[in-house]
Amino acid sequence: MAKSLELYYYPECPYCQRVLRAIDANGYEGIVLKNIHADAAADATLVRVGGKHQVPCLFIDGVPMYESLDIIDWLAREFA
Ligand SMILES: N[C@@H](CCC(=O)N[C@@H](CS)C(=O)NCC(=O)O)C(=O)O
Repeated sequence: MAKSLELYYYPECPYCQRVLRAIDANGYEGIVLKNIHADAAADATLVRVGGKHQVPCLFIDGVPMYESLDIIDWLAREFA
């Protein structure tokens, strides 16, 4: 079964933009985008589950992964 992928981000964040560009450039599909500046529940979930208020954060089957370069590397392997 496909993994659940949710990217917590906000548009003004350059690290988020780096991940979003990688998603766009490589045509990765099925990633739900959660703009924490537009979604208070997502903002709260990020801190409650992830443990810190930092974006980008990719939730992989509910498990948070921080760090833009780690996320980009993980996506490249997952979608290879
Ligand atoms: N090394 C991290 C840096 C991430 C980072 O600094 N994100 C900023 C936004 S650009 C952040 O989450 N700041 C805390 C906040 O906005 O509350 C990465 O590459 O993902």
